[in-house]
Amino acid sequence: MSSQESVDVVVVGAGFGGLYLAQKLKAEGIEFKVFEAGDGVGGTWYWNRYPGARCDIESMEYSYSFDDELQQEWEWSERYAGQAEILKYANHVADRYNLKEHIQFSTRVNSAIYDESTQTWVVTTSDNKVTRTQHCVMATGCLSSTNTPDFEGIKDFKGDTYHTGQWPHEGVDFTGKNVGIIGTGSSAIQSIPILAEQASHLTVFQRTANYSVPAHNHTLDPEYVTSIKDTYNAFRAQNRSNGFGASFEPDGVNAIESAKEVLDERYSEAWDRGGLGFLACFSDLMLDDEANKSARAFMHEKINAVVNDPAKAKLLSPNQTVGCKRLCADTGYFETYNLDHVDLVDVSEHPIEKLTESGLITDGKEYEFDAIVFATGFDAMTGALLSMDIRGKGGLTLAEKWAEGPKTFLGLGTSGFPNLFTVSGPGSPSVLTNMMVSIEQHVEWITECITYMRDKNLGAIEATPVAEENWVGHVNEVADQTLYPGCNSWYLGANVPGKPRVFMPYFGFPPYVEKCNEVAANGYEGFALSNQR
Ligand code: N01
Repeated sequence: MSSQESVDVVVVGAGFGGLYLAQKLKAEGIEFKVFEAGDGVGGTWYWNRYPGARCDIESMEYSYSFDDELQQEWEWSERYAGQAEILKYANHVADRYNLKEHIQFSTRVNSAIYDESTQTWVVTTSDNKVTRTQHCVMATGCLSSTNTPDFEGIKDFKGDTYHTGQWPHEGVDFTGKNVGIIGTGSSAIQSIPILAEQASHLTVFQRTANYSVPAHNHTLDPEYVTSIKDTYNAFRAQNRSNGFGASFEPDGVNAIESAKEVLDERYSEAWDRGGLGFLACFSDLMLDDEANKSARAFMHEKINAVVNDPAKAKLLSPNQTVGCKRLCADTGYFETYNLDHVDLVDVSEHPIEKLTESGLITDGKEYEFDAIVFATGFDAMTGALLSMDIRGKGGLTLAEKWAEGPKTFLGLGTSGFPNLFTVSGPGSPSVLTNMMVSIEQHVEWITECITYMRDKNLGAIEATPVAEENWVGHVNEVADQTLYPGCNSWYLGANVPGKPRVFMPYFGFPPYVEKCNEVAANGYEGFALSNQR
């Protein structure tokens, strides 16, 4: 190793978590360095450049709230911002607070090894350099490690292949091409209508049908923007007090107690409004299967009304709980299946057997393509963390520690790994909320903790095994009171063969924040603090 640098904090990742950490640490005068694998900021929005990539949280909410000047000056153009605009925003933030000089781009963290004798982490990066740091903050994102199934013959295919989560920066023109796409999650549902506009033929391979509500995206009305900006801080505070950390919140009315007319009226209103607020139609939607069935029936009716071919409509109608896989928001998704050059192939019973030189085979039949798009998702929440060689006390690797699923206290720290923090880690609300809201709360908690340790000359902080065990039990207990664990979602790691089946996010933002605040107020109760050696 050629050289060794020392800082107080190493941050891994320059997405929205890493950027806000950089801004906070800089403001606190803490010495830090950010490593980022991409050659620019933005994380998710840097990598996911597939056609149609767009946020499913409204732009007036999907932005930082920590600086009123920032939220007042930035102008979003659409109700749901597209990838390019969000990336522009991330760059604006990085430039506004002069953060890029603290970020080393095009650099991956290969390993982080804890040195107990000095209470520091030794971080080795892809440029073969070593950085020693007291604290290591993993802002590596929940959906950043892509999942490409290990199909037999994947290397034999002579055409072009793309993964939605690692899309070429220069874009791809599919005009006149015969294209296959595997997957029908959010990424596929957003890209399929646009791929269909370009391709001469599009074949969608669906393993599990997904629910999707129309996004009804539109340019933002300046009067609406002004009305939000006039009371922006109150708007943000209200959202933080809601279960998903977003503007939609159930109002106490239960579906199981509602007459058919009320069900129809509320679902129709939510459908016409568009977006993920559909899940807030009734308070019991994610708690009671009978309640959820009414939403399923409504969604099936909508699909049947849009898709002309009854066989296709049936195939596109999911038979699982609405919302237990992440609900999608689309623009013209179901309508696309009315186009003559768009085919739908069900691979639920007959999995894709293999890829060949010219295409792929399922159910004994070969489909030929010029290009195949893998919209096959992510090794969510743990993938990016476990892709690094992280070793805590006694040389225990994080992969060994999490062999049966991730174990954390509050999704912020894990016992045996002192001074290692995760932003929106497993066991925190993260992906069940507006990510911006969760990211801000975590970054503020972590920065306050690091400042507290600095002010008290503390050397190490580590989740206690007891607090961790209780928290993991609590996360599962809360999840089991909901319908979330009921289907094969990435929340459970079910999309990645061999991944332990554990419900990873924590349901309920406000009680979670209360718990985090209580822990900090009680001198980081549940964490063991040690003096500097
Ligand atoms: O990934 P996914 P994604 N053979 O895991 C299928 C966020 N996001 O990238 O359901 C055949 O949802 C798999 O099938 P199944 C959002 O939180 C947000 O689309 O496992 N098919 C599934 O259909 C989202 O939930 C936005 O049976 C295979 C698909 O691939 C999350 O990211 C936009 C297969 C993967 O869907 C992930 O979304 C995009 C195989 N071997 C993403 N393996 C917005 O903000 C997997 N599949 C709007």
